[in-house]
Amino acid sequence: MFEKVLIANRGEIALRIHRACREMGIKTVAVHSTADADAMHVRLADESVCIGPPSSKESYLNIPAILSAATITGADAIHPGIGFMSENAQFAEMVIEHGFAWIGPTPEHIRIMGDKVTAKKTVIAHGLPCVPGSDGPVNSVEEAFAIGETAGYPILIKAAAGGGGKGMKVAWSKDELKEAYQLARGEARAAFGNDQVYIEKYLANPRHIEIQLLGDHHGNVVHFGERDCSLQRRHQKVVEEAPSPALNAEEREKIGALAARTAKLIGYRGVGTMEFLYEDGQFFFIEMNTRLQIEHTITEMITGVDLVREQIRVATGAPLGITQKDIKFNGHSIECRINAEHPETFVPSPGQVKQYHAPGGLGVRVDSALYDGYRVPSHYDSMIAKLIVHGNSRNECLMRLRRALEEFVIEGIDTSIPLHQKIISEPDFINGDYDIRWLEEWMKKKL
Ligand code: MV4
Repeated sequence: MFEKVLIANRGEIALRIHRACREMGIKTVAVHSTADADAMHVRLADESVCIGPPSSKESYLNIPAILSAATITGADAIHPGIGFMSENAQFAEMVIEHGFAWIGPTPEHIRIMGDKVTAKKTVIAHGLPCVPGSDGPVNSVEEAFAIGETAGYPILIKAAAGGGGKGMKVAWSKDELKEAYQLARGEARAAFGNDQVYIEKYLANPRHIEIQLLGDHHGNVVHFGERDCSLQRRHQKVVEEAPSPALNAEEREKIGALAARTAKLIGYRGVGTMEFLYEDGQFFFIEMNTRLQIEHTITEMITGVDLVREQIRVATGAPLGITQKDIKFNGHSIECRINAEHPETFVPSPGQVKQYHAPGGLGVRVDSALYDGYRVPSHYDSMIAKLIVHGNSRNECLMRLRRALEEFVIEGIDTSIPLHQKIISEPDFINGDYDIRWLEEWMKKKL
């Protein structure tokens, strides 16, 4: 087992990883920017190293500084957390070349899945269903027109280097295709320095369903069921739940097994998530995330498995301690992402937390690095807390969530707590009747 892990991240996820390490008897090293000198992740760690000024580029993305911190503290392994360096294949390679263990998938898997065209080709070859469209990159408008003819409109032009919606353009008919194609390539070039695009049939009202996977270094892969992440605004998830209210037991078993089988066939190791669009009873693979995800918590709540502990264990080379049949699903879990922002305008609201009281009680979990008097810096992501609730049924979970949101006190800054209170009171949400468009449509009407 590792003796010391450097956590190359900040905020609630750095705490989450620290907690897993602590329970495993592993010492932790925090890294931080000058803006985070008083942050909770620094306070809790056994050791800390300042790696640069506030800007992420010069600190949490500063490769030489992070590797130096690992060297001087004698860390055995580096955990990248979420965001920042977590899906940077080159960083993973450098970590390994410097003699540290990388708590993540192989650099090769990060690279394959980072290119969405290669990702699709790879999983199709093993029988995963994908959205019909181009078989590879679409290098000319003429090719795009040919795809439009066969697939039928509307079609969606997507950036190969994309994900998160950037460089994505819909063409509703062939009249719109040329402009959409050129805009998508331009946006992709500006955002990623790579203007390769591919095309898919556009699904109008899908749900976003993702499967949690875990593989070891010995070819074993298990899945932990799905999460429904359809409630999102501008590609930022707002509320997630597991299991999805849209799936029945058969569908769940089928897509989970298919995803796990594919991950096994490609030799995937570490935690990872396959993302699917789900419409009219059909699943379509769109992307794979080769890292831990923010919403891994709801999967932990319904399975009782500490996914970060398992992630660290497999990174040591240890075989999985569980098989698929050991994974039992129990009850229902919902997560609300709480951001430091105005609940109606979404304007970021950094500043000092004057009073902090987190809810508690049976089935309530709060993952947050906040404390009384903490100053939320303006330099980073606005997510400051995750409220995660578990119940024996979806209804119990909803009742508990309503109670926990009422109890949550964060004074001094604006937060999205009031937004969550409104969302969970909506009949559509209560009925589990929503898709990826629902939240933005609801905001137009009700906010
Ligand atoms: C789609 C789609 C509809 N049809 N692909 C958005 C970002 C990237 N992860 C994939 N995305 C989408 N791909 C086809 N063929 C709609 C989206 C999409 C979306 C997907 C998941 C969660 C939220 C979303 C919000 C808007 C659009």
